[in-house]
Parts: sequence; structure tokens; C-alpha cells
Amino acid sequence: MTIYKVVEYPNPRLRIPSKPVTEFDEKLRQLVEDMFETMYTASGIGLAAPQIDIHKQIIVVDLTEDKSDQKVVINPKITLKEGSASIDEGCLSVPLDYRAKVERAAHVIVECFNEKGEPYTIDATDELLAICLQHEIDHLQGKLFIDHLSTLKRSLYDKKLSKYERYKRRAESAS
Ligand code: K1U
Ligand code: ZN
Repeated sequence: MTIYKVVEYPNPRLRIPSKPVTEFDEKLRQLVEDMFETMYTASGIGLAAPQIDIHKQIIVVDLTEDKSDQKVVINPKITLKEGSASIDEGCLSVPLDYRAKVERAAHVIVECFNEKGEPYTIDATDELLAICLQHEIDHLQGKLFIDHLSTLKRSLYDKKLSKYERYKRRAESAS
């Protein structure tokens, strides 16, 4: 089993668009298993492959606390978006445990494949699931939740992060 390192903003590799999966083989199934373990280790409810520097259209999601509802979402297409909802989103790739509200659809229908290459549909009427799927599908397109923020909120976050990175570099060079 491999626990991957999560790539963090502002690493430009997070911006690379992901390619569709074409081979549904044992290697893919191992990767999916490792993605779940990486997500649980990081206390996330979702993880997209580009967050571990793999640029393929693979997402894992589990909103439960007991690891009982694992969703594997490969080559997803959103076929319906309706309503609106916003919660304080976080992201394993966005440092400083930063959270902010993003306006999303409250209900989505997603057509996708599982790790065996079987097509299936997720009818996400649960708002958290709908938001999580949109957040993860954004990752496949190289987009982060902070890209949805107002210019002011985004620049305040970027300044806070630059300040923290300067502080960290100084502390490292002093030790
Ligand atoms: O993509 C990721 O980085 C995972 C991200 C998914 C997500 C969380 C909240 C809203 C939208 C998408 C996380 O899991 S960050 C951890 C987190 O914020 C969280 C954890 C448990 C319950 C609720 C949120
Ligand atoms: Zn994220």
C-alpha cells in the first residue's frame, strides 16, 4: 500500500488537465485503493488523482466516518446541475487549513465508471456530496476552490500564504 504525498498550491502541476482512463486493469484498482488510504490518512472526504500528481480522471469520495460508502468516480461527466448551495470548503491541496464558501449547484447528476470499467450514475441529492463531486471534478480540470473566490478574498489568501512561506524559509535556514 502506498500513501501518496499531496501536491500543494501554488504548485503548477495542480493546473495540468487530467486525461480519461482507458485501461481498467489491476494497476488502476491498486491506485484506487492507495487513493482511498491517502484520503483517509489526510482526513479528507474526497481526493482527485492530480492531487497526487497523477493526471488521470480518477476521484475517490467517502463522506462517512466508518469508511462504509466508498465511491470511485472515473471519467465523470456532470449531466445535470440544479439549485444552489454553499458551504465552507477546504482542500487537501490548499495550505493553512483555509476554508471559504463557494457557490455550487445543490444537486448534480454525474455519469461515470467504477474501477472495473462499469458505467454508473450518481444522483447526488445530498448537498455535501454534490459539492464534493463538483470540487473534485474541478481538480480534474486544473481548477481549485480558491479560483472561485472574489479578487479581494483571493489576494488576501495569497498574501497570507506568501507570508507563511517566507517565515518557514527563514526558520529552516536558521536551523
Ligand atoms: O479535494 C480535496 O482536497 C478534499 C476535500 C473535499 C471537500 C471538502 C469540503 C467541501 C468540498 C470538498 C476535503 O476533504 S478537505 C477536508 C474537509 O474539508 C472536510 C472533511 C470532513 C468533512 C467535511 C469537510
Ligand atoms: Zn481539493
